[in-house]
Amino acid sequence: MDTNKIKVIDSHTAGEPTRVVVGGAPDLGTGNMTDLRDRFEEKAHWLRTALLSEPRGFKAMVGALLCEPVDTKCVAGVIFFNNSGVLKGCIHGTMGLIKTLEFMGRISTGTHYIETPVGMIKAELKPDGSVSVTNVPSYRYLSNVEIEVKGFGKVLGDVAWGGNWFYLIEGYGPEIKLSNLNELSSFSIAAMEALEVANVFGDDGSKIDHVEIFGPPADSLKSDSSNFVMCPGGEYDRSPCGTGTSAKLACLHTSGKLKPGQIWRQSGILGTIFEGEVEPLEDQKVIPTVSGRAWVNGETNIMIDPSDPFRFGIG
Ligand code: PYC
Repeated sequence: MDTNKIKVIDSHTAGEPTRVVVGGAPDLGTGNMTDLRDRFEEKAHWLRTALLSEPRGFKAMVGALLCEPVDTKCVAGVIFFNNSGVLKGCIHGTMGLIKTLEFMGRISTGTHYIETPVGMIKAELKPDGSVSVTNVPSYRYLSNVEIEVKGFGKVLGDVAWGGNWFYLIEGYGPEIKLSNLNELSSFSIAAMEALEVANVFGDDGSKIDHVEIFGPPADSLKSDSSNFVMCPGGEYDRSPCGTGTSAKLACLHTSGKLKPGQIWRQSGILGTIFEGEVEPLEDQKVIPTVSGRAWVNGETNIMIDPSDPFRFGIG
């Protein structure tokens, strides 16, 4: 029997899963992470579906392909992907990657640089096991953008970049609580569709493929706000979303509600928390740092058996 083996290490960050491919992946050649991401899209689409779809994975799983970095300052390069395709940035995934590299014995506590398709990011693995990720420059691009959300009506929100493009909504839509998952999902998917209908894109022409809804914290002693984040592919982020928190921090700073160094505690739909702060740059941009915790929870050899009709996943 001709069986290929792909080695993966699984983790979750504040509830959101990351499956890091550490061995057996197809050779994508050399280049920066944008080149490798494009080649991954063209040539290794099967790897994404094999790892993340049933029967081995599930729709909410995020994958991360460990790559050789171009810049020797970096400990690793990475390409993130999910059920819909490749992702731009992914901070929960970076926290998972850092804990995975520690598990593999490749790094220990301290500062590590990671190459991603959206730029180099810095991660600090702390002695208490938490991870702080210093993200790419983030900014609010548009404020008070009005859209007509089918079945819900007029909604106002901001468009911001935090390593992915987000539409940030506050004061509209269902209450942020776990029992409202279906309503929150339908509302945010309808908002994403409305953005396309209204021709609202990022400043680089990209689709706004994440919608983030905010509400008051469930417990104001523990967090400053709660969120629900819808990702491309129709699955919600189980964590408070690191790139989404970065976009939020940029909006807060631009509207004078967050000073440099002031801590913002963002709770996600499961009640898990990321802490964030900003360092201002010129042009109203900021460098966000987002901190959270991830746990390695699996180490597996994925078998690709040519006789298995579902070797590349179902669907
Ligand atoms: O934490 O940045 C994040 C993220 C993006 C998509 C899912 N998680």
